[in-house]
Amino acid sequence: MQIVHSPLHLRHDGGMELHRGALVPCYEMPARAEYIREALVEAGHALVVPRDFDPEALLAVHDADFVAFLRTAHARWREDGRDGFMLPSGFPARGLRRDRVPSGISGAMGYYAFDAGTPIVEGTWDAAFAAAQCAMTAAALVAEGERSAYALCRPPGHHAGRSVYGGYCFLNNAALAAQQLRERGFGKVALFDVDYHHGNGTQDIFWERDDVLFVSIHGTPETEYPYFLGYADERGAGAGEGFTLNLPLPRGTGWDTYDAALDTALQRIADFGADALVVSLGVDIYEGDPISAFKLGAERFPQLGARLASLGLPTVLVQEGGYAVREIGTNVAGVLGAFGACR
Ligand code: Q9C
Ligand code: ZN
Repeated sequence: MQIVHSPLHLRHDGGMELHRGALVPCYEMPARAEYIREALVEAGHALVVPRDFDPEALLAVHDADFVAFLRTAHARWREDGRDGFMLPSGFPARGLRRDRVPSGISGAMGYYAFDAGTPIVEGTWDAAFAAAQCAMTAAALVAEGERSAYALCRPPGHHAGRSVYGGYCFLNNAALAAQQLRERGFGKVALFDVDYHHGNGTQDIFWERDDVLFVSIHGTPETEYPYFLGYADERGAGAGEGFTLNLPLPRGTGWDTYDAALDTALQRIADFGADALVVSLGVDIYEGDPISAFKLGAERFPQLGARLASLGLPTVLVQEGGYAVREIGTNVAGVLGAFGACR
């Protein structure tokens, strides 16, 4: 399988996140992508560099003011006399105004962010745009005839909505891949999110659309991040009603329950009549993940890969989360190896 990867991911480094009441170094660190790349090269996959997409391509899934904010945020922070990583400390919650973006960088940051766990550093835009290009390139490869391609995206993307960032995500790589597939001739695209955390950004982007089906298995938002989206009663709206399917599972879920949810998810994708598939591939469903709570051993990743391949669809796999850094390469290689062997 072709692996689309850019070394520019290294530019997004050095931030801290507010985690369980303390500022700690980000779990989402450069070593994640380095270990994945090494494991995939070792397994014999071919590395390719992303194509140079026009930034205009982002505007199919993100608002222009949001993209402009991300591109200029750290420069504005430095113009304000500050340095280092940026974290917001105030948000437009109930009773506060959301109809205007404050002109100062601190207020603007709170306006566009939804958590204090997603620092912006000087190189964040370069890395996020490169990751988006990786995802769009993988989609282009599949549209040009590859049966599958994998985008080694870092930073990840599924928490980023039309005009909101958070959960270590800035641009929604998987949504951009799905949009490229649509624009390149696939009539119906299914986007299946297996990351431990609900893909609130992806759900937001496709909420009112019936041409992209969003299906997600994740830790229940009752106890798990992102807390405020991902419940089973969220089904889409307008033309998109019935084209969002959330399958939340409790902390501690093991393979049998997970596999039954996979049955439901794959059946819905088959019933939809998808012409192509995008997988938001978070491997934080692993039992050793430091911030997640499913109980899936490493041997489950090849099983997951085989089940994804059983749909028999042209497929773009997009890297999302996974924070057990030592095992992350093995787990991703497990999915991709079994996926490739099954078709
Ligand atoms: N203050 C992904 O797996 N951690 N994102 C909670 C926030 C956020 C995970 C702490 C976890 C985000 C792509
Ligand atoms: Zn995750």
